[in-house]
Amino acid sequence: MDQRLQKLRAQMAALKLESMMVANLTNIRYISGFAGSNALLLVTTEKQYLITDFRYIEQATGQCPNFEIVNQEQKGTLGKAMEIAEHDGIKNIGFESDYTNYSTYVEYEKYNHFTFVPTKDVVENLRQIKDAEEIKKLEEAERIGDLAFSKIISLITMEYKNGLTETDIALELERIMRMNGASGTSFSSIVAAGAKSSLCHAVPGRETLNVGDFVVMDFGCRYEGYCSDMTRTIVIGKPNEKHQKIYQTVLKAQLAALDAIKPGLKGKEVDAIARNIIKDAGYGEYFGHGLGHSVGLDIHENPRFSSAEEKVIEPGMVLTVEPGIYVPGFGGVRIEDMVVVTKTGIKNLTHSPKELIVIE
Ligand SMILES: [Mn+2]
Repeated sequence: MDQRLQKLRAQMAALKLESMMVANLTNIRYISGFAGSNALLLVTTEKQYLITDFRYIEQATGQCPNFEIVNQEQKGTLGKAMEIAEHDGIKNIGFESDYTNYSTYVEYEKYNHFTFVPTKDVVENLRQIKDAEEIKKLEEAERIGDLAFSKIISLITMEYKNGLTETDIALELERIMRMNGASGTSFSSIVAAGAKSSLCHAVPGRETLNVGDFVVMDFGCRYEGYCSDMTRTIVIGKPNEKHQKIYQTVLKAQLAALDAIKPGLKGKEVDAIARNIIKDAGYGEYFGHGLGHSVGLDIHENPRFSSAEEKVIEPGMVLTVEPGIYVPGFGGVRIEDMVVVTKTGIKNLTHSPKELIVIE
């Protein structure tokens, strides 16, 4: 955390800020280690304060040894921060414009002897490059996902003929992940069978699995705050030519992208590698989302693999690679791995098999 504070201060110096308030809870966790639901950081060139309420004083004291923990008392986090700023003789205060709503801004105006300076993506930019400790946690989160997938395949094989539903599968994936060290899911699990699998973000329901169905399973967990994300698609009963063509095209696109990723490429260049393969197979219009996103303390972070992403990929970034083809009325396929960018290429954190799994 010390290093992270140092990096934050370097950014503050570049922006000529005497102090900065960090309000976004994920950014707070990254900078301080605090994992509760109410806090405000005030970081000055010399000191760092974490302001919270009674419920979290003990927790924050344990989680944030580098911070001075301050009880907001009746003043609220902002009121207390202003009191400290006054006391420390601060004149300008950076704030996170993306996480400051209008009502809060109106509050700022009451303290108009300070200059409030809007900032954007200051901590988010630091979070793009994961350190060794973060990568370990992401790796463990994805390992738990892999484990859940292998167990769910056994369950589906045994039970699908007995009326197993999408919801049953989603719940079981979540149960297995919790039982193996996850604190929860990193997003609402997607389990979609048959024609429903063409909905990229389908909500699991009471649908059962039938012969001829693709079943898309997109899920992830949280481990010590860090998110995992993976998708596999299986088929119920012997696949026909159409199943094969769609599946093999997505797989080919994914493998080509995985093979190509290395530092120095722009996000849009990686996206194009997969997208061109899908286009050339005649399914261009059925791949309407980006190829992938960064993952960390949040499930969707920047940079992305998308046709608009100009940012260059760097070692230490962790991203998903998840091409898909979605044919309305028929079904969809998505295959998603999570990878760490290394100096020369990638380390894939996802180890579940990718050849088409046929459940008969
Ligand atoms: Mn994803």
